[in-house]
Amino acid sequence: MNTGSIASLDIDPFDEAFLADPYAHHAALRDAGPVVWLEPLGVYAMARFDEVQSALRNHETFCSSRGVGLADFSKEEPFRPPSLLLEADPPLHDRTRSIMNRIVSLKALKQLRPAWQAKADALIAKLVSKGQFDAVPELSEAFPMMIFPDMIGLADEGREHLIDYATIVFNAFGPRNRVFEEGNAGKEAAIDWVAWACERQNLKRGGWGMALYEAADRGECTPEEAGKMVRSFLSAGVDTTVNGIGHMVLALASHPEEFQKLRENHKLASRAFEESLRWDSTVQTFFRTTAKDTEVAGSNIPEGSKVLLFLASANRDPRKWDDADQFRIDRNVSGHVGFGFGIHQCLGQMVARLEGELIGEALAKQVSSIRLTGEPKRRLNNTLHALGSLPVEMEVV
Ligand code: OVV
Repeated sequence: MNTGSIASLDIDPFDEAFLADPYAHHAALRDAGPVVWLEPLGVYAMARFDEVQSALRNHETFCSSRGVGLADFSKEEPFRPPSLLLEADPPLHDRTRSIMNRIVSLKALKQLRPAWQAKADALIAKLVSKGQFDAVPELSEAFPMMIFPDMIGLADEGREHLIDYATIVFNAFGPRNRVFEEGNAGKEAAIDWVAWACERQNLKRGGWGMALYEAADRGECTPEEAGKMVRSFLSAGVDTTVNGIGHMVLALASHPEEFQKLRENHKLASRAFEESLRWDSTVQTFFRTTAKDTEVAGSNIPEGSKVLLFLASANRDPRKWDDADQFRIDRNVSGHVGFGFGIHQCLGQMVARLEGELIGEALAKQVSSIRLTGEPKRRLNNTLHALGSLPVEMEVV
């Protein structure tokens, strides 16, 4: 229940008008106060940079083990057995994280880079020779699917289920609304496939999946826990990078002057990707749950409250960013919360950055202009800002 001075808003951030264009609604949330109460959902929310960042930093008060979606796991059955990483607090979280961090290492990525670069260059060469194409299936989905399943060591059969699985998982952080029901319809087979693909006997030797079972062999965790960590890779690693790349292509296509900056200086590729994550954050929101009574900017939030954190709004808060709504690849974007902040900050961020940088660089080298040939279409999701189609034309250098 909301008591005291907190502004109460009649806004449902999971309704279709909001999800279709979240940026049109963020200012109202930010301007209503540092903490607001969302009446239709019965949750608190924060949409300003400072409060979002400090809630993410304060993981003892704003905990994850009661779920990072609308459902409070202390009262409701979780949609799936909780993640040992995303939906865990210390000390469990920290043990999981350190096992996974040893696998997702700088050294591992250094070894992957040359092969991934060759694949990014070849994919862009093929697309440029086509001229016109839909950048969602043919680029932003195609590239991660060319590299990520092999890196994990997934079975060849059924990999197409990965994107459907992510749709289901990210929808499940929101309410059981029409986006959840209709977005997930017909995709149920993905859940069984992912459970199957995470089993030891279905993973290839030498991949990051098997590396988790090898950690179990060394006694660092149980084999069951290893399987759940493979599930974390599969949940978090595909649709996030797919839409991160998609948003970068959309941002560059709709800002030709920024693309020219990138063409003039290919080293801006990693910054272009980072700025596109700030400007159009793929993961729009996550919840936390208060583990004790707390106070934010003078307002009391009681224990057991769900608090919705608007990462994407924080990344466009004019209190934090100059010209917050403008996409500028040469701005200082450090400190954005598109990968989160604090102990749960994205485990795979180096993988995502490498993918984005390689695509940005390949575009800068091979393409002279990117033009939208039709309206981009959104694929509504309760958590992700996602593209359904992005018709573009690219001209060869
Ligand atoms: C959707 C998502 C994001 C990050 C982590 C996980 C899932 C997980 O399953 O650990």
